[in-house]
Amino acid sequence: MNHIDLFFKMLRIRRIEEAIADRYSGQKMRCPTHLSIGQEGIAVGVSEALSHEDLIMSNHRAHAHYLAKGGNLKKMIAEIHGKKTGCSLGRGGSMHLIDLSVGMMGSTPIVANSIPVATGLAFASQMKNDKKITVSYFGEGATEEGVFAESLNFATLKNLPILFVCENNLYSVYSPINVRQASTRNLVKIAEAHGMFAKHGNGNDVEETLHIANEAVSSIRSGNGPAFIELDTYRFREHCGPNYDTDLGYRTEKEFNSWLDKCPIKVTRDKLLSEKLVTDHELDAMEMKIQEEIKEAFAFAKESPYPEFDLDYELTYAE
Ligand SMILES: Cc1ncc(C[n+]2csc(CCOP(=O)(O)OP(=O)(O)O)c2C)c(N)n1
Ligand SMILES: [Mg+2]
Repeated sequence: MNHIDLFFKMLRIRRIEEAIADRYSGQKMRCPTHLSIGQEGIAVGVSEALSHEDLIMSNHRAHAHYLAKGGNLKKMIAEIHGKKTGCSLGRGGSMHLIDLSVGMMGSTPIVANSIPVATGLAFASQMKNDKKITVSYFGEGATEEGVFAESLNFATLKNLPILFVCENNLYSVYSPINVRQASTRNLVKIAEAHGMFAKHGNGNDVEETLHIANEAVSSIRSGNGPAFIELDTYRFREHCGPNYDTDLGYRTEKEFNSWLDKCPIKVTRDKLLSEKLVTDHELDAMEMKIQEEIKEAFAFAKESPYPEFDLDYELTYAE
């Protein structure tokens, strides 16, 4: 995977979520949406360390995880529109993306729920000996829930092939981390105390994220059991919805602007340009390609039918 591909993948996710934000007030997307704008480096870096067969379990902020794992844009946009052609047949919406064809086992907006569910998936993989790794994505807020501790314990006890990925964006809705967790609380040390591989890194640096994820994945594939990585990042839009929210006062303009300078896309673009790995012309071509794809995906969603009631009973239970 070269630097330009990593950049393109982040840029694509950014533009897709911006397109969702721009069109959200049109009232055609009626589910709540939690955007990962600002956090793209983690989904892209982690996904690059995985194989197609590996599994992921996501949370309420699911778009980037799905797209980075190879998810289908048309199916995602249709899903957010509640259409039958959506990846969850129009029955899930933004927070319930499921697409087994790319290992997207689901996403769940119950905070921390992606942790035990992913642990169960990894347990199943171990029993089946299918050699798959499962990634559990969650925010730093989720580490305050009891199931975080229970799952880390169970995963190490059973030596499960699972990668816990904590996206630390400093906030749980409007609450900053310093009113929720003691400053002495150290997630890497908590994971290490269970005996697993654990590392902390800069989630806005996609190459660093990929490097750490590769180390964690190779430890898991070598049979060392679970691994935990904590990646620092920042969300630019409101917790839920398309808007900016620095006017609300729970975070300062100064803090927000300092993170704009650390935006994963800006940092990578600046680097590629200064190292002459990409030209302005090539960047323009990327933008055009992405906008074309986005246009097609929204047209697909618009043309697609709403679900009928026919599958409601069939889909209630798994086979
Ligand atoms: C069990 C539970 N409690 C509360 C909520 C409401 N809620 C939704 S997202 C969220 C914040 C979670 O913060 P974090 O885990 O850090 O993820 P982030 O939104 O920052 O990506 C909360 C409190 C919920 N969905 N589920
Ligand atoms: Mg958070």
